[in-house]
Amino acid sequence: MTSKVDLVSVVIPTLNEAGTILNAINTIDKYVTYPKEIIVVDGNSKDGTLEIVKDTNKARLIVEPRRGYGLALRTGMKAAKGNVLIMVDADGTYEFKHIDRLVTRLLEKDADMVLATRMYDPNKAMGFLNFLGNKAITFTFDFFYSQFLSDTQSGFRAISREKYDSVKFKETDMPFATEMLIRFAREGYNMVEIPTTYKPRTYGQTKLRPFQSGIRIFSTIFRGFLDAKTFRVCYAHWKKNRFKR
Ligand SMILES: Nc1nc2c(ncn2[C@@H]2O[C@H](COP(=O)(O)OP(=O)(O)OP(=O)(O)O)[C@@H](O)[C@H]2O)c(=O)[nH]1
Ligand SMILES: [Mg+2]
Repeated sequence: MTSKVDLVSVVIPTLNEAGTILNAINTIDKYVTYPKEIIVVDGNSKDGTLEIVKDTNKARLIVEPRRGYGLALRTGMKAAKGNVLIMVDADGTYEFKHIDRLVTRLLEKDADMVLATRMYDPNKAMGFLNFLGNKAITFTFDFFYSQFLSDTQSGFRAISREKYDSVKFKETDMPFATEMLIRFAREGYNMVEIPTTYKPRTYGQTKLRPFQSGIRIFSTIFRGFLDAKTFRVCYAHWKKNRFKR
């Protein structure tokens, strides 16, 4: 990215995450050493999440009543003022203390997006079905878009604001995370990974519907490839990098 950090905007989508949101905000507030703002985008939670966020002065609350993980993130990113964007879940499954590492890696010349990969997690905390689905999606994405990612479904990323603003999004739910990778690949932007640890959910319910989301994510991958510029850029990328790994 090669520029300095003016402000890191940490965007957290929440839908009924009362058991974990306060710890998320406090940990981010304590451990992120860069200048930062924390933005919680809530989907009108009914379990007290809203009240918890309102009661803390450490985070800005945006209510996005329209359903969808992607819409919540897109609303939060639009409201964010930082030149570095972080997206992370509220459910305490990702290691918030690693945000600084992601930002530091993003500052290096070759990185436009840094994904926290859970594939080297010593705790092996990802469920078997999620792991299998993730592997299938990641293999397909890497193959078509000529990338070398290990965890395309990671919801913990640092993103260059400038690059994010230069592409357009349509997806409103879980496929948004994959659409972002497709748009970046199409522009030839560089996506790199650093390992992180992962923990199973301890509160509330998952909003991921694995089969429905899986089908829509595959469809997003295939549709995204039916585009002349994407084909050209990804083929050039493959030719340049094919002997490197
Ligand atoms: N505002 C908003 N947030 C959402 C919506 N759907 C999911 N989220 C939040 O987005 C994050 C990711 O959703 P999760 O249910 O954790 O999905 P996941 O990480 O694939 O699944 P887990 O294995 O349960 O962690 C969580 O912080 C959710 O609360 C939504 O429709 N609106
Ligand atoms: Mg989660």
